[in-house]
Amino acid sequence: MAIDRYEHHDYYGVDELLTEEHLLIRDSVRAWVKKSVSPIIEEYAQRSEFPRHLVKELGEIGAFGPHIPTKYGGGGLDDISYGIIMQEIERCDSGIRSTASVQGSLVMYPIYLFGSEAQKMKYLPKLGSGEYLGCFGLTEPDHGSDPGGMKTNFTDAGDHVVLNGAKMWISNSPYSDIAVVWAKDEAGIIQGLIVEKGMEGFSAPEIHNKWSLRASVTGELVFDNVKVPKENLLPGVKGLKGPLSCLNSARYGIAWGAVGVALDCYDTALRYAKERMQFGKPIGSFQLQQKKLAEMITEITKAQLLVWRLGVLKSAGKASPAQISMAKRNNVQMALTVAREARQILGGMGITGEYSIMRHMMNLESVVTYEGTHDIHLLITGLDVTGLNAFG
Ligand code: TGC
Ligand code: FAD
Repeated sequence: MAIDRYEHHDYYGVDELLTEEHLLIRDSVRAWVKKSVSPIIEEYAQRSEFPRHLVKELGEIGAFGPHIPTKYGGGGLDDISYGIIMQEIERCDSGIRSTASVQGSLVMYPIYLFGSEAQKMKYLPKLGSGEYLGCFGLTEPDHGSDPGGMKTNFTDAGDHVVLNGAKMWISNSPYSDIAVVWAKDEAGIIQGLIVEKGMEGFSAPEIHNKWSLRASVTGELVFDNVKVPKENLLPGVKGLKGPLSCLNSARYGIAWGAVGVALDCYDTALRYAKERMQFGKPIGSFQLQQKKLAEMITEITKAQLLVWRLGVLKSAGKASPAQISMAKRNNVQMALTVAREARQILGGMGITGEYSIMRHMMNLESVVTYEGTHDIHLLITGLDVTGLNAFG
């Protein structure tokens, strides 16, 4: 994308629900995205390369752990600020938002919530500044939607534990300095461990040939008798609720991020519809194209209100995991629909890298799957409203 012409759209005056600080944060992240990410993102995605130099810059603009206290290297901001930052970054590319939300919500957050004071002081400031990159290992080759069935395990060996197993589809893993890994102890209870790059028997090979999130690096985590010091076990939680409570934070960020993608697709399609002439008129004057644009801004507006309200609930400590699931599921599906419609408005140009839409559309095929698939989130809502568990 040569020039980022994005302009904000706020059909219902949702900005009036935000504070001055929220708007300032949004403007500064947007300015950084336009200066540092928009000019390069298409080329990195086309080459399927992670723009690694952005990690330090993401740290500098406060995109890593904005909702974590400053004492631990976070931004000390509220949940709506966190959402706005994810929205602005994902407006440009879901893969860059992935880098930021994994680092903040899935690496820093579990250490902040469940780590010892020594672990927090050792890792969080470096993660917050971007000196370290981290990843989160929950999914396995045979256990995706059903992480409770994981096979990765560790045994007690005195002052350390011995870790064996493999994780699959792990964002950031090949370049990570540390991995927060979820594994079963000898009693079959899930616990979190911090595994450091360079530990003998630990490797993180890259997964190649992705058609989606091409500017985000994804890999495996392989543990072959890795000796992990006991001081690297997260002392504050046992059981599947540990990783799942971190997912609440990441899913919340994705619900905001998806609004960013949809806004970008709408913005591009609206401008194109007003400029592109066919049959002697702008294509935006045809009713069929107006229907697409009108439906897009209607759905975007509903999604903006959904995340704003969710942010208010979350800041008050009242957002339930099921409410977060609803927003993740609705907003990502909404963004996918908007991206597909927007692509059609651009005709043949819509499939090229001249515009961001096709890249967004392909990225969203991962976003609709990771952090709990579209189906799984529907079943979480189903369980919440009926009290009947479809998972068995
Ligand atoms: P279930 O028996 O329901 O629950 C086990 C324990 O966990 C508690 N719990 C939660 N706690 C906090 N937050 C949540 N959202 C929670 N959901 C459940 C639950 O209360 C229970 O606690 P306790 O004390 O009774 O033990 O578990 P289940 O095995 O039936 O599975 C339920 C299910 C399917 C909803 C869950 O496992 C699930 O969400 N599956 C989807 C897996 C998933 O989202 N994986 C994401 C991997 S990470 C990722 O994709 C990163 S992408 C990163 C990027 O690039 O942005
Ligand atoms: P499966 O669980 O095999 O599901 C396949 C299909 O079956 C889906 O449509 C699903 O909805 C459906 N299904 C499954 N169970 C049910 C059911 N009970 N009822 C109805 N339908 C069902 N994981 C991490 O731990 N860390 C990461 O950083 C990470 N990053 C990722 C990055 C990318 C690019 C991708 C693609 C994935 C990433 N993941 C990560 C993994 C992601 O969370 C999983 O892909 C996701 O949870 C789904 O698991 P699966 O792919 O094994 O699909």
